[in-house]
Amino acid sequence: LSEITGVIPALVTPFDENENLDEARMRSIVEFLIGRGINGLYLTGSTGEAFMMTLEERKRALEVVVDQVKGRIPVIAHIGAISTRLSIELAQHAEKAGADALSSVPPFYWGFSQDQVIGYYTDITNSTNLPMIAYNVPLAGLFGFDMIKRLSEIKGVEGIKYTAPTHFEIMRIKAEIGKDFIIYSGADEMAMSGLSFGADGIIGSFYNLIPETFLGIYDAVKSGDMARAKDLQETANAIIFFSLSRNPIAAIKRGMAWLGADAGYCRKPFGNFYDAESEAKLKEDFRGLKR
Ligand code: HMN
Repeated sequence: LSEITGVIPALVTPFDENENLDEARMRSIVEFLIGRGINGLYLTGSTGEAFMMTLEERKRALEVVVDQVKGRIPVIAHIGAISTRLSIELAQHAEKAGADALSSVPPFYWGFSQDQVIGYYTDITNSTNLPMIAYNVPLAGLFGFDMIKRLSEIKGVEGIKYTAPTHFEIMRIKAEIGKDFIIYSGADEMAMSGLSFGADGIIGSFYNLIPETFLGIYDAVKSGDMARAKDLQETANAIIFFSLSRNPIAAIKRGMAWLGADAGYCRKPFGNFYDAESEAKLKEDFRGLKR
């Protein structure tokens, strides 16, 4: 994993007006992002609306992206599902399709035991040769340090996407688990913090919309220019908090369309900003932003 670093959008999945996977829009946003200098792509995660998609659609989305990327940047496939069997099906498909790494949320909803979660990651990593990035995210239940340590001992689990707010743990993971355990900071509004505490890269939703701002934060932190990193983070956060108070995935998709990369519609029950009235309101509110 050590070669997969930098700014990695958690790619949105474009759907058309009838909620079908929109392959043409998918290809065009991939080009748009590569053109902007991003360092990799993370597919079919929360931002990619994965849990609203069938396994076949998730597989197809990955195939389309890998075909479009043509090896120019690494592709990470989020293959998480609640059942190990389904996740293994996606993981083995991802390996065949040409993904560079896997990632997965822990199984959620039923409140699985720690041993069951360890079993889940062990079974998946035993089923493929791809490195696995465990995913620490409040939506699926946070791990805690001891659990992260146990996960890191599983062969094939080579890193973590860390979307918890406790950034001191990022430092602790590097100190106690080791520098080779790769950390991707996942909360976009704290990208600067995650990176300055030792994260190797950042994966998140807003890198679809304002990648340059985060490429700037990444470079600024790596070169020790904290004042510049903070200034850029403040700009990013104005846009992030604006979007979070509305409908973030839909706002990101619509904002991308304003920039020339139409990312299509969200699946219901998410809404959209496609009717003239809500789009006009979104634009007007956006213009009112202080930064
Ligand atoms: C993914 O799995 O699609 C994302 O990478 C998730 C990502 O870490 C986002 N977190 C969640 O959606 C829970 C963040 O980008 C988040 O949207 C952002 O920090 C705003 O809070």
